Amino acid sequence: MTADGPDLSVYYASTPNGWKVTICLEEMGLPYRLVPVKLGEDRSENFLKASPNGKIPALLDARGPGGAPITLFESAAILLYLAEKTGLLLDPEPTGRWKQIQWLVWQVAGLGPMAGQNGHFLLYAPEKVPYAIARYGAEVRRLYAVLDAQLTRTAAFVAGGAYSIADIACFPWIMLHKAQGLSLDDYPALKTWFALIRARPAVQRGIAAGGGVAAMRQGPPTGMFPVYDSAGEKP
Ligand SMILES: N[C@@H](CCC(=O)N[C@@H](CS)C(=O)NCC(=O)O)C(=O)O
Repeated sequence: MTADGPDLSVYYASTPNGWKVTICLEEMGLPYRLVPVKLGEDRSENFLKASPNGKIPALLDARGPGGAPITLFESAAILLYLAEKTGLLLDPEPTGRWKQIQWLVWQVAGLGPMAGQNGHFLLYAPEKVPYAIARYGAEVRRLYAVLDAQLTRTAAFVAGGAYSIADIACFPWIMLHKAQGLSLDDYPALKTWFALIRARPAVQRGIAAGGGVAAMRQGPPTGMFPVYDSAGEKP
């Protein structure tokens, strides 16, 4: 903490990629504040300095390595950074750690982008494009089946072993299964895992922090939802 508040600020909107970071921070018990970003529109200097790709989430740690400020973008980089900073949610042993990193990368390289496109063509595209709906729908169903098979093998968490940042990365995208036109009844191990993760209080706090699913649907009013400081008043 500094006199100005928590060391950690998250450039944030209530979306699956944003939720990964707030869930992780809540699980780790780290104080943070949310800096609202209007998706696709916020091109302020501070935001682009932290996130040159212009997407959320991005993180500012006012007291990073060696006590100097650091900014990071890309949700996987942020989760890895927080895991290293705290020594939590990432296996200290190399074999387990690399399995967790492997599934984390699978989520950001596969499940996230494909589910993002699936959602876009199903829900938001101004015209119905049957080819795109079929292509991304089939790919998302395939990825759900890959995760279901993995969870059948591990019988608990995504990478086997303990709950980790790999579970945190996958959860928000599975949360949206109904809107994505999928039923978890078709993926029994995924359904069991989903219920287990959803029941975690830190997961619920992380989703609720910036207004949850309702804020995702409506978007922040004018990019001004109240700054949230987990160490202080909650809106
Ligand atoms: N690979 C990035 C994806 C980030 C991303 O796509 N963020 C979306 C919200 S979930 C965004 O900022 N969209 C705004 C835009 O595309 O302009 C990550 O994992 O952080």
